[in-house]
Amino acid sequence: MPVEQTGDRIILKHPKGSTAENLLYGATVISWKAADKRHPEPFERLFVSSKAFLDGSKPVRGGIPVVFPCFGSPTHPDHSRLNQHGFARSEVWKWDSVVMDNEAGVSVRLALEPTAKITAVYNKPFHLSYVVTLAEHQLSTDLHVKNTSTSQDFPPDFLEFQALFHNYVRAPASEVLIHPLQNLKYLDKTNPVFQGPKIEARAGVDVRTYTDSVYEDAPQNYEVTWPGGGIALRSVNLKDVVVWNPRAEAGSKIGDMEDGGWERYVCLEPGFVRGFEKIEPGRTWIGQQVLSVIHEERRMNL
Ligand code: TA6
Repeated sequence: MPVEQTGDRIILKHPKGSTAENLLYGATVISWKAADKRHPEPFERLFVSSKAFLDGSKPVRGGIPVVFPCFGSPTHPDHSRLNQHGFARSEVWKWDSVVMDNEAGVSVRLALEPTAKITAVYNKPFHLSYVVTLAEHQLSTDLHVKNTSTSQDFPPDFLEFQALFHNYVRAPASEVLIHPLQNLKYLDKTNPVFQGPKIEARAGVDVRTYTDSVYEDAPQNYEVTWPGGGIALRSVNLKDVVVWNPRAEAGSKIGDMEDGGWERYVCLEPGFVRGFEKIEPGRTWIGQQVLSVIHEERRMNL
């Protein structure tokens, strides 16, 4: 069976051997295994901390948590009662359907709508659906955000939100380089005292020191590479990108981070997080990412 649902999770199996695993909790992808030309056996491409809670008691420390409707601490009045990174990553989503099931891709859709619990902290008219598609060497995730308001009032009942895919890419963190971020404006969140935006000077960005950078208006086409491997990332409608690795400095203070976990991943997170996306009643916005295996050691042409 290319799609199996077992209690709290969905397992996708592609006929060419790649697999993915999706928790209903948070719609969090917690595993993506894919081969490459040098390693014919599929292997894990995402990092999940061995101390992560997978029982729905806490957002998963790893995989691909979905951040919606706010990134970081809420700054919009509609989000004032929400926790950091919003509620999408900590609600149980509903199984919706198999979207596709062939060699081009095995794809499932999950959905999340307002519940009494959500409405108590976020009383806005929304419907979310999340499509996860597995191909032989690729994993795509698409978040569909619909403003379900039927109000004809003026001003319109806008839905204003931020959204981001918090990818924990499994990688030797001390050796990764991320391209192309040079000359982009970014916020450095490692410094608690806001010093204004910086401009990225590096052709390839490393995470050898504590890094928490929010790049604005980025190219939506990136590579994270290390000797012997890499992942390419393309996004649509996600104009910003975050690079995060806490290293020991901040990682040792994260309760559900395994010891030295920061050595085994880099977060490369495409999102709409500077400012707010705004959709009118009846309209749907789609944010998409495609993660692809890089087969050979190479760097993006700059
Ligand atoms: O995306 C980077 C970030 O916002 C960091 O500032 C860091 O706090 C990280 O996310 C993890 O957040 P979490 O709420 O999952 O502990």
